Amino acid sequence: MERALLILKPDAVQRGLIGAIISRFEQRGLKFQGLKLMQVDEALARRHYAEHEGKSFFNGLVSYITSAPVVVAVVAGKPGTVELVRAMVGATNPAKAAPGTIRGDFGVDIGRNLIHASDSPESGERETAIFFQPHELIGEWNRSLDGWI
Ligand code: RTP
Ligand code: MG
Repeated sequence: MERALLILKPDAVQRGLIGAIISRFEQRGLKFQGLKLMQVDEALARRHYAEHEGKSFFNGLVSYITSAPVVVAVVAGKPGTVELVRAMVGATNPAKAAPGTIRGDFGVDIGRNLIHASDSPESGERETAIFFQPHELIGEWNRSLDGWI
């Protein structure tokens, strides 16, 4: 089992794109273990993006992610799920993201790139534990699809 944390960033929520973005993962056949609307505070933002501390864009990134509510979600699936999710999200800079990806279809600005996705299975586990309590994650449902998705 592999998990990716998704954050539909403030611009995605403000622009009314929650459904459109979530739909893409559902349509692809991926399964959600967790899903909620929340406000990220500064401490949580700094912890989540700790790897970027000290970079030129760090303070702006923390301001952006804490500026308005976000939707956080955990997608779980077989090995390769994280790579698949990243491919669906597209390049960090939406202006360079391929059409057909979420960033490539909905955005143009690296400072407003709509969505976060974990970049490795290890990040997926770390980030899931930051954003979700164990009881918020639903492990066993819709198993009839397990054989082929
Ligand atoms: P994310 O972590 O949000 O999924 O994005 P990513 O892996 O594609 O990109 P990453 O390198 O981890 O950067 C994290 C977020 O920081 C902002 N950023 N701004 N102005 C810049 O040069 C710059 N570079 C990165 C973006 O919001 C990016 O998603
Ligand atoms: Mg990243």
